[in-house]
Amino acid sequence: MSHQMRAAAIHDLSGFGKCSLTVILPLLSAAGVEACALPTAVLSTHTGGLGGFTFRDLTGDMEAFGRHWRSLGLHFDAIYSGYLGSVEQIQIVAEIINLLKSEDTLVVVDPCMADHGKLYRAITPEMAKQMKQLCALADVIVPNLTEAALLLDRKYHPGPYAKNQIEDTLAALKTLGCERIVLTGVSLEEETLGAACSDQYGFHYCSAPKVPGHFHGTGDIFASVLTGALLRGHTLKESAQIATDFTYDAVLRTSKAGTDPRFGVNFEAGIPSLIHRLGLMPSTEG
Ligand code: PXL
Repeated sequence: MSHQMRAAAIHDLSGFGKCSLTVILPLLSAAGVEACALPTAVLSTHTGGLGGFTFRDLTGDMEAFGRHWRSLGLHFDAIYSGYLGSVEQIQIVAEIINLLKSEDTLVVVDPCMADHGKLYRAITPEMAKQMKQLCALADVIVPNLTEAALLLDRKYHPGPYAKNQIEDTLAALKTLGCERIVLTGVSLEEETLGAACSDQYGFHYCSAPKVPGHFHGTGDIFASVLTGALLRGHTLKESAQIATDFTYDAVLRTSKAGTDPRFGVNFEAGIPSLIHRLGLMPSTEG
């Protein structure tokens, strides 16, 4: 038996709205990975349109979490960070990565800052600068196209994109210092949406049919399934395809159900098939 993988998940806990830790922990668990939560803040909901949310900042506790875990001699197979609330938090995450990382730790940075050409509430342009430095510490980064534009000081354009534009963006992102990149929200034609990846083997694309609408939390769902699949030994390309399919299924299910997209997507119903796809359970089908 191989050892159980362990990941440090550095994200906020938004109680309602299905993003950050409330989706990342169950999806890492579904991949068989032990998920250790390093909460950056506690909110009643995400900041994406529900209004009136509570916010308790945990910046002052973050480094102590990292130091305590280090003192316990814990080995982390992955360190995965996402939405961060200030320049200071980004700097602290960089310190925690250096504190907890071993030779074989996979560092995944999702530079959550913006989507559809707009910064999330509470994200400042100064944070985008700092996020570039965090990306340099990562083995894999997972920006969407808006975040890629911010990281590269370029203007955001809504798609569809030509392959050469996407590959130029991926090559420019690589100069930030991270070898493996998964760019999300990539649409090469009107009817599809997916991801484009770059690694030492070149460029890869994956896509699914586009579902109309903006669904909250899908970036966190994509990045946590990607991280889980990578930890289970899938290549970057395979992992991105698994994450694309899983996210598409959740969005389609939610669109059919007609729930408020600010309430997040029904990813829970996809967990059994994700477990099968990651080879963690004998298939009961055929
Ligand atoms: O899904 C990214 C995210 C995470 N956490 C909080 C957010 C958002 C996006 O808006 O508001 C608190």
